[in-house]
Amino acid sequence: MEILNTKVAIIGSGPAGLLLGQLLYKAGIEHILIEQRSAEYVSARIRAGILEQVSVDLLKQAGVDQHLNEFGLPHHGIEILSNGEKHRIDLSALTYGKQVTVYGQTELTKDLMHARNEAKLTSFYEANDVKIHEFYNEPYVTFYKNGIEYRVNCDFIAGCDGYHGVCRATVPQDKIKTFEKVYPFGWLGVLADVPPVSDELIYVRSERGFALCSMRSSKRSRYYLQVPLTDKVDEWSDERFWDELKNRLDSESQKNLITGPSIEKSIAPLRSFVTEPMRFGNLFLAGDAAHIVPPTGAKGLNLAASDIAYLSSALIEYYLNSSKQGLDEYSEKCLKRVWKAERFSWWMTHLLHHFETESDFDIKIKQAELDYILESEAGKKTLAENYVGLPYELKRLEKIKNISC
Ligand code: RFL
Ligand code: PHB
Repeated sequence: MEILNTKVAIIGSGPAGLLLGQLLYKAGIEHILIEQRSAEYVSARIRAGILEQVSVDLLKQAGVDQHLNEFGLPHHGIEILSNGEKHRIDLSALTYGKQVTVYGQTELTKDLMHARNEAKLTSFYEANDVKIHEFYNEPYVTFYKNGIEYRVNCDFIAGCDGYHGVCRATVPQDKIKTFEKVYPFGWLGVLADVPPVSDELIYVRSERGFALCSMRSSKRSRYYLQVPLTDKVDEWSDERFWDELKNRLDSESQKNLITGPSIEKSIAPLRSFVTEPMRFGNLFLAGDAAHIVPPTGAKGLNLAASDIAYLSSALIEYYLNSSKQGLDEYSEKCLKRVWKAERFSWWMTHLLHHFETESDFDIKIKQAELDYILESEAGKKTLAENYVGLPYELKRLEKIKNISC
């Protein structure tokens, strides 16, 4: 058995684990990252596309914003298509100048992995049978790689291993409470090298179901359709996808839609899920390991980033200032922000999707609610304020800034 010693063992090389590693590295805190998949697999996954300003700021602080600055697309508004009519939500005008940035999670993951390679930080990809131990006392992690068993002794374990990971699953049942809502439909996503139908994202509520027109660049589009959970990807030829998307759009967008061969197509289920608390002794859960949101509000990746803002600053405070305050407050602070994003994502999902179980009355009430939001300054403001991202408590973030600059 190979024995390694470090301060923080990070489980998972998604955005949460990679960003935490980068911020710890900038602060000179030793850590090891352990991932079950290959580096190629991790850097090719296609997922989220929208970054809140606070996430962009954190990436800047981590020193990984070079590509983001060059290729990220600042967006000042979104469109909502309801009853065949498009309504613009002017995000910047409604939020005192805030914006979001279109930048794929795939690119962000590549940037973070590149920074990790450049800094020659210790990472184990393709680690098998990863297990976490003794996190209420002196934690350690075990795994196998190329037939060799490893043991990593550490002060803390960061469980950044996503919804299906091992960290949350190892917590004793009597120490954890979970809250869950599973939606009765999924999102069929298509990526295609065609110019986007519009300069801004279009969220579509139609009688045929929800659709979303998003993008990755001026030449690459990302589109989604609400589909029944029983649908299989093979049942959706490119032609069927484009036809159905057109059917859910307004006539102007139908005319402007450019179709082409898909380069990726997948169906993702929709779920709301929260774990309480997010700390178990010396184990800290972050990102999808602790909570899941349906993608309608574009919050999944951004919540992972805000957890890491809190966790990295708490660990830095612990090692540099010998203070446990940030660690003790971690779970409470994260959960406050998490539940607000859960509420927003649930609300957007509820408002824009068609549910089989809805009565005619439910449908009318929902349309009235959406009409109200789109016609009222206060309604648009509440949507915009949540979409661009609610603020975190910035005091601690300022502290990291001082350390890492
Ligand atoms: P990730 O990205 O899931 O990374 C977790 C990492 O942990 C690894 N892992 C393990 N490693 C070691 N040992 C084990 N036992 C392990 N078990 C798992 C995994 O291989 C993986 O590399 O979680 P993280 O870092 O918290 O980041 C969260 C975001 O990835 C997530 O919130 C978003 O991508 C959610 N999401 C979307 N969010 C949006 O805002 N907009 C979207 O359009 C959007 N699309 C998506 C999504 C999530 C999807 N998933 C999870 C299936 C589409 C999909 C398909
Ligand atoms: C995406 O571009 O993948 C995307 C954008 C906005 C969302 C969800 C996904 O709400």
